[in-house]
Amino acid sequence: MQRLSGYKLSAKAVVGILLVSVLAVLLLMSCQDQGQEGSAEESSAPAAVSGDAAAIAEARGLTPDDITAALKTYTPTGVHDEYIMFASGGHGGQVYVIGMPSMRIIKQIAVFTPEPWQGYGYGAEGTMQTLAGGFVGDNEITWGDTHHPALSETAGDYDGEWLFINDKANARVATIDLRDFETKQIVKNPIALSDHGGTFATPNTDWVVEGGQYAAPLGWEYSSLDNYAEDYRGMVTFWKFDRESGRLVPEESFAMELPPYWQDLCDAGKNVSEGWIFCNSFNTEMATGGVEDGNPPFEAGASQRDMDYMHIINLDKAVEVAQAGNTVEVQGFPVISLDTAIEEGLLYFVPEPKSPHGVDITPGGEFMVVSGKLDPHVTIYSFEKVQEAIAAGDWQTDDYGVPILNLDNVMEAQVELGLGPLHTQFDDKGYAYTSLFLEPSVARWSLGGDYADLNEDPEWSLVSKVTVHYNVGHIAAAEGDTVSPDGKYLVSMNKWAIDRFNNVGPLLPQNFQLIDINEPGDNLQLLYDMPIPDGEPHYAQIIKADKLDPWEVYPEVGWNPHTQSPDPNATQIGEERVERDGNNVEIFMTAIRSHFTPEHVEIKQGDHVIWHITNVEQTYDATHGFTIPLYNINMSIEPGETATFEFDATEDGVFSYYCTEFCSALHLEMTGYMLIEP
Ligand code: CUK
Ligand code: CUA
Repeated sequence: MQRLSGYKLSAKAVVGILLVSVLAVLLLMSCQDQGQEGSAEESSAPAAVSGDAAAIAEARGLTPDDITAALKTYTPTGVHDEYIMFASGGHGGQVYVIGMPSMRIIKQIAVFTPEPWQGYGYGAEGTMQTLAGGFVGDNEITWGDTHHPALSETAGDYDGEWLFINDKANARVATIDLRDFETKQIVKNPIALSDHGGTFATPNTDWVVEGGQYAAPLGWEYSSLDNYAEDYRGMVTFWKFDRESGRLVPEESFAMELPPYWQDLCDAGKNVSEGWIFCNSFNTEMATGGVEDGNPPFEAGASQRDMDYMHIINLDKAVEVAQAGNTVEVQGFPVISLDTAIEEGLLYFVPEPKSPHGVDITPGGEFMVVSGKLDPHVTIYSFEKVQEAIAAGDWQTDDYGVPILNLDNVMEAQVELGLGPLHTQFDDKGYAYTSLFLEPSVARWSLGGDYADLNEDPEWSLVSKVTVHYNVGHIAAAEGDTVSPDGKYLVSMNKWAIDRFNNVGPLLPQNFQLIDINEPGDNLQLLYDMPIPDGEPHYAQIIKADKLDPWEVYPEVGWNPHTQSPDPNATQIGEERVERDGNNVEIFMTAIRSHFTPEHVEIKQGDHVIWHITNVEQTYDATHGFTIPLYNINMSIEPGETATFEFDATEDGVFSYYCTEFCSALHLEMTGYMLIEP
């Protein structure tokens, strides 16, 4: 990597800073009142002072750069992070919540994959309903391949209220409520079996965009690959989001039919380009593979042409067309046909070089940045010039009749960055950052136009690179895809880890690398490596932590987190009971440190059991778990929550139910007997 030519700190100075910092922290600690729990921290503190900081640095072989990196990232106990990163968990199907700059994993949000700690998918009614929303027909899908998280936005800035993420494998979109960081909804795309270009929120989160990828007949239908050009189609789906209910509304959503090119990633226009959607594509060759039949393999067949097409979609106008009913139905879902899209002027193409990946819109919405995986440049398009070209009617058409604007008329600039450019983010200093998969590195380059005033580098030029380890895919900068990026930090989301961590066998973690982008010019410092022991994360978004305002406990005792309202089966202390109606047994239970009431539940084999448990606590972090052996029941019941599960008592026996969270000194006694009489 290029090491900090601008940093003039000597080793001595840095060690001095470290010493001063250590002393300052110690001073602060000794001044704090004694209210802190955790004698371990207090007793370990003196050990930290006993060594001289310079001696520690020397003994550990730390360079001055290492020490500045440590000072920039070390986060003492009890201190919270400035930023929160929401990272996709790839084919683990979940979302990671990571504090920055400490890079501590704070939470994993269960989304598409059942997860026991959160009691997600093991009986709890709301979670079962959420997962069932994502079943494909009668097929129970129990995992996902999460790619692109999208925070909800207000006026183009993250508002910290909602998070969306797609499942590429099964073309689904999930909605996460950031009041409790839980997944509330999964919707299955009615016209496509797999997707990729999701999720992206429009500047006020009216729409959540889910673009397709591998073309197929719409509506999950069959057709021979011989009929590819006629029967196979691409698509983009626009999900209407309703903040009031906190749900995507399928009844108000629609899709647009696209040619069978492989739409890849989309981004929503903002500011001057608000109301427009941009998606890159590849395989405009319409290669259908079949290397076993002597055809070119996909990777060659889909890379023959020098240009593919960026899709430029007039969303505002498409909404009008859809609302006017000018659609066809595919599996009952309204789709604007390709012909209608062309006739109504909803869809335009512009050539983009060469097997592009991703399109990213500058903070002001003026420019669209596209990287060609096989081209060393990023290509920058002007939204204004696109509008002029559309108004002038200056285009050719593709085989399907879609207007193709002339590249020369709409291109603003090209910047040569290096090998394998992929994804681009922005900062507050007029720089863009692009991942270079093949080098692998992250390039900083300067924007032109109004952004040129924000730094001293020549516009549209490569400024600096930092080597990353290894094979970077996406990068994420602090609020780096909003109308007002923060700069400061960037995370390189690397696909390979190779030699960065201890050998743990042939399956390696991914590697997130934190990079300091605070100083202008040639000053990019790699700060920290963070292994991600789960599916391959793709995109992430990073929000200022103080924009998030989640609940500490549910608003009242007896709360249903699925509906985010009081639960009709909430049970207060003193109301616990077992009701029997023929073969139906309904249990109303409370949980509090350190007992469940009732402690005996008697059931007859063959009964149908409905069980409600209310955690009547309103104490922060006083979560109780609940599990029953054999029946695969496992829940997490957070303070105030009412949870419900149902099962058929098929097996007789004596079943000890117990609390799975070590909640109190008498946690082991937080148990009871369920007796199922034969
Ligand atoms: S994709 Cu994974 S590196 Cu799904 Cu956004 Cu580019
Ligand atoms: Cu409740 Cu342990």
